This record gives sequence, C-alpha cells and structure tokens, in this order.
Amino acid sequence: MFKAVDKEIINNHNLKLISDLNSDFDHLRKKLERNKVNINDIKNKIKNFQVAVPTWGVGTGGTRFARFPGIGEPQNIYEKIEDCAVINDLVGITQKVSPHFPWDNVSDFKELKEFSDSFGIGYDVVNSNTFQDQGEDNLSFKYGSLTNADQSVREKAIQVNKEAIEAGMTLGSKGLTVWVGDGGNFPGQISFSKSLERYIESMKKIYSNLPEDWKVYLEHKPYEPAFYSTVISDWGTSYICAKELGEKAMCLVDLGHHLPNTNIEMIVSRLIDLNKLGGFHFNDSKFGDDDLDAGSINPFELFLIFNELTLANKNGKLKEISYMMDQSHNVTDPIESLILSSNEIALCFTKSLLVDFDLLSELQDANDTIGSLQLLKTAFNTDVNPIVSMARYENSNAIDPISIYRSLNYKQNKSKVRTSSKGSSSGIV
Ligand code: LRH
Ligand code: MN
Repeated sequence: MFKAVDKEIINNHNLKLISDLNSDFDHLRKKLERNKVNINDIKNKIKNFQVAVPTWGVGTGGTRFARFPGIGEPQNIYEKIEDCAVINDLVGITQKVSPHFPWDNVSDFKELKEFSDSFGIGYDVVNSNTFQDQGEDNLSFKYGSLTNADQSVREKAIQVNKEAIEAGMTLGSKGLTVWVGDGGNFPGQISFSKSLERYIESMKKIYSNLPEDWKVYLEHKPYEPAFYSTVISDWGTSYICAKELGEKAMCLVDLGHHLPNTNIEMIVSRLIDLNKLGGFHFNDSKFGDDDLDAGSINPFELFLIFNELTLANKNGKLKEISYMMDQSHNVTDPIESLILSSNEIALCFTKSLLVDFDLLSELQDANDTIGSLQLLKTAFNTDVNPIVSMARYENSNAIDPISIYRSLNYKQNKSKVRTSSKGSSSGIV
C-alpha cells in the first residue's frame, strides 16, 4: 500500500513527543481512575472511531462572491484522494471519503477504486448533485430537481441519483445522501403540497433503485439556494418523508442546516428515539450554513450532540451511524482544516465517554439542575488530548499531525506537478 506520508517521518517525529505524551496520559489516567473511569477502555474506542472526509472539502471552497484557490490544489478526484490519504496517514480516523457526483465522475470507477485502495482509502456515503445543471440537454434544475413541475426534469434528477448509486456500488459505498435545494424565492412561486408530493414520488423511484444493503439519507436545510421556502426544510419534514419511503430511508443532520439557536442535540435525540437517525455532516457555523470547521465556533454543542449519541449507544438504541464532515475551506489549507476538524470531533466524542449517564439520570430525576450541568461541564472541560493523541500513536499515526504536515511542504511540492486553478471564480467548489 502506498503511503502518502512516509512512515519513517511520522515515527521520527513521534519519538520526540512520546515521553511527554506518556506522562500526560499517565496523569490523566490517575485523574480518571478517581472517577472509576478506565482510560484504556476510552482509548480503544477512539482507536476504532472513524469520520469521513468530503472529497469536495480538500479543494479550496468559496462563496457567491469569490473563491481564492491555494497553490497545489487538487484538480480531479485522483489528486483529491492523494490529499485525503495524507490526512488519513497523519490522523488515522479518516479512512473513508464521501464523494459527490457528478463532481467526482470518472470514465473508469474500477480504476479509481484500485487507485484509492492503493492508498488505503475507502468510500463512505455518496452524494448526488441536482443543484447544478449538467449535461448538454436543456433540462435545467433552475426551478427544482426532484420536485420540478416538469416531469422530464424530475426524471433527469432521478437519473443523476441512479448514476450516483451505480458509481457508489463500484467504489464499495453503502449509501446515498440526497440533498435538494428545491424551493421558491417568492410567495406563490411553488405549490407547497404539490412540491412535497413530487419529492416523495421521485424519492420512491430512487429508493426502488437502492441495493438491498444500502441506505438513503435525506438531508434537510431551511434555506439557500431558495430564500422563501425549501421543500425539505427541517428534520420533521425529513422524518415524515423517510418514514413514508421505508426502512432504508434515514435522516441526515448537517449541523449548519438549522436556523440560529436551534437545539440540534435535541433533534438528534428525537431522531434516535424515532429510529431514523442515519448520519451527520459535521461542520460549524455562527450565522447560516457557513460550513466552517467542526468544533471551531461551538465545540460545546458538538460535545452535547455526541452526548446524545453515547447515551443512545449505552442504551442500545444507536444504529449504524455515518459520520462525515461537510465543510468549505475558504481561507485555510483544506488539509490542515480537515486534520484539525477530525481531531475536534474525536475530542468531543471522547469527552462524551467520560459522562456517568446513570448519575446524570439520577440528578435529572432529582431536578438537581446545577448538579447535572456541572457533571456535563466537568466532562467537557477535561483535556482529553492525551487520549486522542495516544490513540493516534498506537495506530502508528502522528501524535502532532499539523506539525508533520507543515514539515512536508506538501502543497509547494504538489504545485510543481499539478496544474494550478486559475482566478477567483465564485461558488463553493
Ligand atoms: C448543502 C450541502 C449538501 C452537499 C453540499 C455540498 O448545503 O450541505 O450536503 O451536497 O452541501
Ligand atoms: Mn451537507
């Protein structure tokens, strides 16, 4: 198997850091033992944790105003896989990528699979794109895709999803995420009920094309690109549709797809109890769907979301969940952002494993409000970096991935062999 980052470089770098890490780890071990928490049980759970990288996330993202591509940008899915392999060789918890079609279309998906396998990179849930026009025909998604009033446009959108499933089957994926930006910009523009009817009718055709062991993930979003009404605008609508479609249909929670101050951890708890929580698009935001780095703005919310997941797992209520990042890196090196975000996600998961949920339940039943808040805050305020770093070290990955990455001059070197992408076009990729 090729190594995007030479093992020797990682080992030599770790050698300088391991003795400090051992003493930090040992200090934390003693601290957790006082609460009867076994640090190695937690470390082993982190060694098996995985979160998928979005292929569209390793290129520089942009907004409607501009996109400022960096040097050595990946120009195609092969170069994107190389960059994803760099991330995974350093952090170890991003072995899979989530592709987007037709952005990642190639003529030979078997060849792409072999190339990805050679870097130890697999494929998580695939994404379909019916929010941009594609192909030479005059069937446009301007006025919607799966819900468009024109049957032939709906059929085209269904075909895009069928092709995404085909590609995913060759790549070894087991799921399809369907996000449609369908909606209206003005009152009266679309029929609320007809558009939802057409959505379910179209999704039933996509659902019938799912292989037996696949899932389809419905992704809700309150607005953008539509700015008055969006057909699948919230978790409730998504749940109703997933229920209508059948047991292979699940709801996907993109953290940025909620109006300001929405209690997302409660939505997660609801979808778990309704047996329809299928996966996540992790990111962070301050205002809208900002697609900022996970844990960069509101890490406490990310911790509270993992709290609901860890509690559900403890109670045997958690099904197989697809953890993926969905971020747009407009001003950072995407590789550094994805390294840091994957670490933030692992840290919040680790902190949730420190929570004594039996004690929390007693405190809740006793209405000991401060007691329960303090219990959560104690877990959140515990520095668990030694556990996440030790998990990486024992998985032969990097104790300090960002420092090693910066020592590689990776993008400078790639800029010598990759064609550079011109000027500041606009748009997220
Ligand atoms: C929509 C979304 C969706 C992707 C796109 C790149 O905002 O979150 O998940 O298809 O971003
Ligand atoms: Mn998303």
